[in-house]
Amino acid sequence: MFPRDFAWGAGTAAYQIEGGWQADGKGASIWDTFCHERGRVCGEQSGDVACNSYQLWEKDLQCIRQLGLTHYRLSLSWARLLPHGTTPHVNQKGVQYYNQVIDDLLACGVTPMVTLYHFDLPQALQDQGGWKCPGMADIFDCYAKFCFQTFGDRVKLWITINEPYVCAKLGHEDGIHAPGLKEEAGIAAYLVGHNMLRAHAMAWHTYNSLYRAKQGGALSLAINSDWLEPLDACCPEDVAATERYLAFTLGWFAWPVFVTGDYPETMRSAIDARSKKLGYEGTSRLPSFSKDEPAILGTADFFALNYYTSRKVKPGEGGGGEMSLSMKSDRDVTEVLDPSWPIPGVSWLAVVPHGLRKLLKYIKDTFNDPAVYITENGFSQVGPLQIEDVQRSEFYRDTLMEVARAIQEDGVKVRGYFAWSLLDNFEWADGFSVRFGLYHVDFADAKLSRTAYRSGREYAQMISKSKSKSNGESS
Ligand code: GBH
Repeated sequence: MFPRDFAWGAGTAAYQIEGGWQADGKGASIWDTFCHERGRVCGEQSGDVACNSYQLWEKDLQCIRQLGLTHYRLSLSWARLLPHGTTPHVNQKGVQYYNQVIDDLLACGVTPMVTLYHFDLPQALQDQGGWKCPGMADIFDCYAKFCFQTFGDRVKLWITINEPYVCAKLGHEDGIHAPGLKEEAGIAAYLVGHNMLRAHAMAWHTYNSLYRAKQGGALSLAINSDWLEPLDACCPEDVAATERYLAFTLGWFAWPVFVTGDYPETMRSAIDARSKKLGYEGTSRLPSFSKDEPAILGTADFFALNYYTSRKVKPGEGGGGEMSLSMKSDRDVTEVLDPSWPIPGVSWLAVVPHGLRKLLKYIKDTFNDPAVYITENGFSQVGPLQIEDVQRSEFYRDTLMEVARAIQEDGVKVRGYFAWSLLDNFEWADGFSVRFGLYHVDFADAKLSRTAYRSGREYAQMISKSKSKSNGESS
């Protein structure tokens, strides 16, 4: 059902699993700071220790091998490599750690996919203004260059930035992710998104001109998007609201990179119309790309999609905030959940496997038929621990069926699938209360022992079946 060279993966992120937050000269990141402030994270928890993968990497590797993964997606902790965020000061212990991880993966025949930035800006750079400052793009580019130079002889799949939407909106508008800012709603998130796009594009151009010929890898940014459809497909207002919402999520980042080099017109006109209504003077709150900078268009070698859930959409932001300056009022939509969609774990995650197939088809049609990696997809557990998680096993089966259909029937060029996550881990503002792992981690046990869930064992079976089938067909 899957192409021979299909990538079977699972993913993690540095802050969510590594721990060792001060080990061996690591600098602090904005998530260290955020978690150490009262009232930020559920139960005052933090990633100080998490799965302690900094010390227990070999245990993670065992899980990866047991699953039979062909690919493993990890992220680098910027502040572990460059404690102050910039290159004069390199933490060699950090370099050693990631060298070990990468070398071990390759020795086991597992291809690493490496994310440079998964939410954890060095605190030193936040102190200089963080992602709101245009200069962050150049600083990120230097960090990226350092990583290509240090690890690019062995790493051939790169993600620059994970989910710029989440960094911008949750970090700088809602304030529920680090750095926890919400004072400049309707302004800061657009600036952050803009600088992240510029940073991504600069790093792509650096890779393209200095490393591609020699290293031969591929690079993209990971874009998260729900599948969205109108609450009533016959209602023009619902259809328009859906288009608007798509423009403010997937389109915000994918349109500039894959289609025009600029933001979706729907997004800009909605923002500018709202500004006018509120008497907000001055230039557009949505920044413009400068012609003097490296182009944004064409800066992805594949499409990296993080998909978790679906929504129905109707107009009206619903919270009575029409007259306030915010992204919410700019986009002016209400999300509706279909009552038939189960919500087994965390409240935002309605399980809708067929939404993934539809989204893949939409991406094929809208973004010029790119090669696609599903870089995250998963299902969470909350409440009592269930190692025999039958429902999640079914979810993976159903989802992979939808992916197979997208490939075979819709002709989408899906190159790989990364389950989120390899391990139960620190789930950001939800702390350890939400478990996404294929392996359970016992956080109450000092050894932090890892145990396969049934879904992990079944995912391993799916992988092994698919591998033996495609081997059989080729012989
Ligand atoms: C991913 O984001 C992250 O990349 C990953 O690190 C994380 O562990 C994984 O999801 C699971 O959450 O709290 O109601 O405001 C997925 C995209 C967008 C999903 C924001 C949660 C927050 C909803 N996320 N959304 S709410």
